[in-house]
Order: sequence, then C-alpha cells, then structure tokens
Amino acid sequence: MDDTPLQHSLFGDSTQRESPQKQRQAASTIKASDHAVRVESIPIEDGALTIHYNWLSSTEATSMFVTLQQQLAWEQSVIRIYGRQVAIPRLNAWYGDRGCQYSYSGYQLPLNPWHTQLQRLRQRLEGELGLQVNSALANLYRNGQDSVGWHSDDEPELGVDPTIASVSLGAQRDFHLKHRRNTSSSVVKLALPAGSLLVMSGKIQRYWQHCLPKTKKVSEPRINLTYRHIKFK
Ligand SMILES: O=C(O)CCC(=O)C(=O)O
Ligand SMILES: [Mn+2]
Repeated sequence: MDDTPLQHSLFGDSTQRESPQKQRQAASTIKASDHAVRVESIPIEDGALTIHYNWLSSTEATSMFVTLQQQLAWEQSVIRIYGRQVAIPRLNAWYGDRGCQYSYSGYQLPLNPWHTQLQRLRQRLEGELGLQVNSALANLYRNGQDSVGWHSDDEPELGVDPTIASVSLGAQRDFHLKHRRNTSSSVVKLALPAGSLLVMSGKIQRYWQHCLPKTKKVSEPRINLTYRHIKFK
C-alpha cells in the first residue's frame, strides 16, 4: 500500500509549523483556554469532514496519551474472516454507558465503564460541539505496522448517518478516505497530529470508507479515540 503522506494542500498538517500571523489569519481560529484551535472543513461530496487542530493543547495531549496507554483495558481482539480467526493489527478497548454493546466482524467488544479522562472528553464534545455521545472505541497502534483497513463506521447500532468524533494522541499518522461509488474521485489523505479532533458527519459513512494505512515512517505509538452514539432498540 502506498503510504506516501500526500498532504491535502489546503489542510496543512499542524498549526505548529505555521507562523503566529498565519494562524491568526485562519478564518475559524478560536481561542480555547491557553491554546489556539484551528478548525478546517474539508470540502467533500456526500458527507462532512472537519478537523479541529490543537483541540487538545500539546501538554494535555501528551499527558492524556501517557495515562491512557497505561490505564485503558487494552485487549487483542480476534475476528473471524472466511472461517479463520485473525488477530487485528492493533489493540483496542471499548467504553460507554451501561448497555452500549458494539460488535464488528462478528466480534463483540467487552464494555468497560468510563475512564475519567474519556468521560471528560465526552463532556467537552457534548458541551462544546453539541454532539450526542454515549461510547468510545479506543485503538492503540503500537507502531507504524499497526493499522486499520478500509471500512465505514456503519454498524446498525450506530443508526443512520452517525456522527463520529475522533481524537488523536501520540504519533502523527495518515488517515485516508475513498468514495465507495465515485471511483474517479481521488483518495483524500489527511495527517492527524496529536491533539486533533476529526469529526465525520452527514452521509459520510454511507458513501465513504476510511483507513489508517501501515507506514514504515512511524515507529512510535498512537492512540485514537472514536466517540460514538449507540442507539438502543
Ligand atoms: O485510528 C483512526 O484514526 C481511525 C480508527 C477507526 O476508523 C475506527 O476505529 O473505526
Ligand atoms: Mn472507523
């Protein structure tokens, strides 16, 4: 797989490389306590994609990474593919309100009660962005050889056109999206730095797939938290 990080020219990888003046010019820069959050909407057909760079300050992102790496209930999930048991190339852990069950590829992740730090971010997502969230899937990519393959977050328990809020901590990794039907539209390639929040909404899970490809360029670990809303029957 080609893992060349083709930057989306409009959407640079992080505010850290930009001058303070350029940061001030960004149309939607807002001040969140001690750090500047830069919000960019990526124009795509059939869905909405927004990145909030520096949603967490670098101090917050670093300390949260250390705590969560040590304290989350990381497990090696094994899924069934064509009758074979296959270990997925990352560790994961599932958190949520009571009754939030989540399965993929026939595997039901055990539900953990909220970790305080995950709960704190959940409250920020609800309070600041007005999102409705009752669960979070945590992924730990131990190095560049860990990955997640092409998929959509379209499990029935997420309902129609779910909003997924994805927080990145640790090593920066590339995140790719491709349209399911319009094969002529090119793959959208984004870099997700520590402290960024990516919000996928609208019809995006219906029309697009996303993945986190393997890369030889990264040897450090990364944690990703995808906040979701599980619908009860
Ligand atoms: O690690 C990421 O950025 C994406 C993870 C993801 O797509 C998922 O858990 O469904
Ligand atoms: Mn996903």
